[in-house]
Amino acid sequence: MDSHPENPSSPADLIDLVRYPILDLEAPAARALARDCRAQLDRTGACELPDFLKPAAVAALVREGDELAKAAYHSVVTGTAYLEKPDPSWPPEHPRRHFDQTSVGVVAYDQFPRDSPMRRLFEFDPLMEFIAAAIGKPKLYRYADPMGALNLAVMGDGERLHWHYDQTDFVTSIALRPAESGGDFEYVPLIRSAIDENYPRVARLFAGDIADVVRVPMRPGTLLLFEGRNSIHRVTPIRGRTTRLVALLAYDTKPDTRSSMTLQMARYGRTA
Ligand SMILES: O=C(O)CCC(=O)C(=O)O
Ligand SMILES: [Fe+2]
Repeated sequence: MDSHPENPSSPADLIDLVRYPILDLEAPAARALARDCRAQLDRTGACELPDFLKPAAVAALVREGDELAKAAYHSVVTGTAYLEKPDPSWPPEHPRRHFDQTSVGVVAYDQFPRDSPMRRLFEFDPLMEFIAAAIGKPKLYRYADPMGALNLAVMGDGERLHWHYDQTDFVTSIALRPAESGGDFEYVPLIRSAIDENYPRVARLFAGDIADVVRVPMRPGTLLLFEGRNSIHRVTPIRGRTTRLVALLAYDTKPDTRSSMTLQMARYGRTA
């Protein structure tokens, strides 16, 4: 029997379970996979799982994404990599005072219909349990934010994400469709740590020195786990008429995490 990703009996049908046997986390193959993910994250701050979704699943999610994208909220925000208002005591040329522009469209969690395949995948407990094992945490929770828990990022011609650090421990993304050109995810692995901001290196990066920059070519169906707190990253400007579609799945090690009203307004143009 063929499976029907457009109308899956289970979100598991979307996943290539032969390559990624995530349903039985006690089995040796799943344990080895989780160990390998954690090792990749320790080395580079990122873990890529290519072809995590089956091609037919990607096609169905792109179709859904194109439909949902019509309702995306597009914002343009000028800010710093540190996502804060800089303290005026920093010298003007300091990386903390380097401003750049982010422009992106976002479909919020509450805009996904109940029976949406992307939503059902996000709400699928075995996926969350596998991700917990892969990052080496005993338990994860979905974000409690009605808009931020699941996002579809829709980026069209000229849109981009400037260099930044995330304020969460990790993000889970699923690549659905690349742009014709641009839209590359780039990062500098572990450029800073909790005890060393490495400002001279960050200043060189902002001045255009791309040594140590890793580019993750966008391959539809890839699940990417990314620890962005200490690995500065960006999405290069999109070129062309095809929008770049990426699903962002928000999990946390604590329950009840919500976004601030300020962040909700900036990202979604409304509050929940
Ligand atoms: O769209 C992406 O690939 C990355 C998104 C990102 O960095 C973020 O949402 O913080
Ligand atoms: Fe980020």
